[in-house]
Amino acid sequence: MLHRLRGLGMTARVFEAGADVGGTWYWNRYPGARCDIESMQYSFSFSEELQQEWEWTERFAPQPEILRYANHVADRFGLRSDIAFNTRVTGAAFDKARWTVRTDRGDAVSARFCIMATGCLSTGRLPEIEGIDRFAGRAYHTGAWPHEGVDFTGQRVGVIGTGSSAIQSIPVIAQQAAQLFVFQRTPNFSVPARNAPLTPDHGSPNTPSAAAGRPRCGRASSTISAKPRRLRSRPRRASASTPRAGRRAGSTSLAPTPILLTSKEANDTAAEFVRGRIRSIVRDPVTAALLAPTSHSIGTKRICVDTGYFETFNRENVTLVDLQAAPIEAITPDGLRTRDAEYALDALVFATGFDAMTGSLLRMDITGSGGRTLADKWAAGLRTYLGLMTAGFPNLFTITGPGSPSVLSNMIVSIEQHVDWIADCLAYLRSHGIAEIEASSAAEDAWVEHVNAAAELTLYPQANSWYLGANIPGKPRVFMPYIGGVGVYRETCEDVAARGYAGFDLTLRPRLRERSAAE
Ligand code: N01
Repeated sequence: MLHRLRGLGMTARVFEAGADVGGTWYWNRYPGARCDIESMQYSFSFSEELQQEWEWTERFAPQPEILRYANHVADRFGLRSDIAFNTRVTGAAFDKARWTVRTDRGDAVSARFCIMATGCLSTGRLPEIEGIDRFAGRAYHTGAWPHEGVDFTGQRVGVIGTGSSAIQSIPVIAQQAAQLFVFQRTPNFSVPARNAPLTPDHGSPNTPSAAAGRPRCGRASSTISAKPRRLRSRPRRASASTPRAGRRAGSTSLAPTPILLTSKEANDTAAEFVRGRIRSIVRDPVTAALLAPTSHSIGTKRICVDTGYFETFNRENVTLVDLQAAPIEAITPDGLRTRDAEYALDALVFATGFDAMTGSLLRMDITGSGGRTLADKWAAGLRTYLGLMTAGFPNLFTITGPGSPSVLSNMIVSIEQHVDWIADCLAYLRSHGIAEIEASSAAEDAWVEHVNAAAELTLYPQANSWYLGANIPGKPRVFMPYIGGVGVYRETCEDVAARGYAGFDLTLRPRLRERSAAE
């Protein structure tokens, strides 16, 4: 976004809470962290030179390599000089056609436009467990991992949670720890990554197949894979071919096909196939049964991509603790107590997720026109137009905001799409003498209704997922990302722009307003 704004000749200031660039890949340094989208697709396409010079070394890039990529991009385009690091934005208020952005360093910066690039999974969440502050050992959250790394050698370690972060870190921690206890409340579907090194010939995002794949990614109907598909309103028959998806490696399996999302019968077939794979890997039948998800349909929570996760439970030093049978009662100075047992621990890992999509926005005190706060506006559930703006907050944009495909898509591709749309919009406003742009309430209402209707066509709302805010006590239950497909979504955004930003209220600059009134 900064690069595009500079290209438009605009001045911009970026505020970043971290000490360096990278976002998710700066904070999430837990052992085993890697992308679950193939590296070749997880690359920027805005610069031909960048594509020529970068080479990935693995099919699914590990966190340190993606962080190096982010640093390379920042250096390559000289971005750091306009970024204030170690600076957290505490609030932003709109008054007299300008935003004032305040930071924890005492800045109060005035700007015509404010763009939130705060990420979808950037506010970590610790569970409310009695005694959580009294643990005498070392405690870590996967989303705020120490930069120097953690050596678990010889330790008794507990991991709370079995989502994507846990499923990636558990196999690595198990190799170090003397004893590993995995505290599981809900098992998750996971498929093997089948990660592999990429040869120099195949590691460049500029290879013809990778370069060709990215635009397709951005136009696909459903989320991550590049193959165009459309959501159907009527489910088709379950197909014997469905389990084939489970045999394919990695990210292609991450994008559930429409039939899996709409037909319970087809979904059950695929889910049973994956459960069968788990039973074939895990030797102890009781542990295998506990690891096999039955409480949600496959794909209605993010499907995890793992390297040796289920195999890890065959190790002598790994114990699965079923919290459904015996919930956690307290964390004690010496470890953790469930209803049935005490577990002595030296270290505790919270792989307990994030206040997704709205958490980082609502953590700031954002006040729109008329003094209304975003927290107040979204108290009963978030409302946006296209996930790009929200009515009552002029000139405030959100990159991959709630109500856009965001977390259901390849984030790099969706970030580029939003950056381009916002940059083009700002150029349009300038060339047309427009001072303010704001989502109209009518367009927002229609979009919210459409986002909800699309979600209701699928099995998604039936799962207690973070997509719905179900992991945060008291959070309104709203399906936050747009499930209608990235291709449909992109076309909608393009069409809105082509029609002079239909659904947005545009306010001319005062002098132009007077001239146009006189005419
Ligand atoms: O978090 P999660 P995550 N007691 O919310 C459990 C992306 N990501 O950090 O389901 C006991 O999925 C909770 O249990 P339950 C990806 O989009 C991507 O793993 O609420 N357990 C659950 O098991 C992903 O979906 C990558 O019953 C408690 C876990 O904690 C998203 O980030 C890698 C508990 C939280 O799982 C979030 O993943 C990592 C409690 N009180 C993440 N509270 C890749 O690209 C919570 N839990 C590969």
